[in-house]
Amino acid sequence: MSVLALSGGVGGAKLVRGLSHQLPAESLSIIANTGDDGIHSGLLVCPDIDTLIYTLSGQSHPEQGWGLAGESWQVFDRLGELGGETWFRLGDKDIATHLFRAEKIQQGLSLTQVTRALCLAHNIAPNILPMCDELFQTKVITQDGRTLDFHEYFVKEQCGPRVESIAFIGNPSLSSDVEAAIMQTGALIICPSNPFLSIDPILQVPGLQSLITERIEKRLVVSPIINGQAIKGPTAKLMQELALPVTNESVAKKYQSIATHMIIDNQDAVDKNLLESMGLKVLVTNTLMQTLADKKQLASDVLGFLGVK
Ligand code: FO1
Repeated sequence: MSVLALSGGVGGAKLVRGLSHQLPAESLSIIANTGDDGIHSGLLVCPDIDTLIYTLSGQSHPEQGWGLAGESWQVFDRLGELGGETWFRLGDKDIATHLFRAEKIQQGLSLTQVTRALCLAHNIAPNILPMCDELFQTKVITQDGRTLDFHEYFVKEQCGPRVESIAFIGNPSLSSDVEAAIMQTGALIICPSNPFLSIDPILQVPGLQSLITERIEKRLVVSPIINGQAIKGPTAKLMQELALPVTNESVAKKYQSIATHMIIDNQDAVDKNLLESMGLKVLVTNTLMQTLADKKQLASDVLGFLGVK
């Protein structure tokens, strides 16, 4: 049976790596968030696509999770000397990815086609798909009245500003590749990414969520919250600012129109009955992925719970 994962950011990429070890490549498709995409130093940067590619090829920076291991920074050090903007830093080898993408887009390839070419160049077999081919950007509206690009919020201001709301700007359409992936999928996995900043943009693509709920019977979410905390990134802080309790119940409510199954961590076993009373099938296991073995084990638990393995 083929599986479709929705993923954004470092947390999602970790589970996708585990899934890639548990499934034949032709059975795994991933829809990647592109709401973080933006032009930096004149180049289109697609962080969540590149994080998936680098992670699946085993080349990602081990601590950061994003960018490449063994990176050097000569170009951006020089750019700084010239007075260029360097708050969003591109490593020397990472720049090659952005130049490759810019060249292919210049030749008229779609983002889906460019991503396929990048996967081939990295010898990656799973099917990584941008959520759409159009620019569809996540904006963060702060409580002090500013509208920030995603990376102004996430990197320049280090997720400091209190968030009022999140908006998505652009005119995306459902690509034939995403549609085909959904049509041939037996089970959906929503990875433990930030529901508001990484998964919501994907679900905002017109027709995507309704096609998923119509065509895919089993739809599982791995909670990004463990014991009232997020493993990485601003999820917990964002939930507090959006006046949501930082709980698995809030996550279940967030996904109540799409999820049929939910996986929560052993530390939150007490939540199982409540979540089942909300109509979800619930599995309690270890969801903290610190090693490759953890990622493989969680992926195995996910597939077993979905009856895929
Ligand atoms: N994150 C940072 O905190 N600082 C950076 O300078 C930075 C640069 C960067 C360049 C390419 C890339 O693919 C990711 C990069 N990231 C950086 C991480 C990025 O902001 C996050 O991985 C995602 O946008 C969050 O899902």
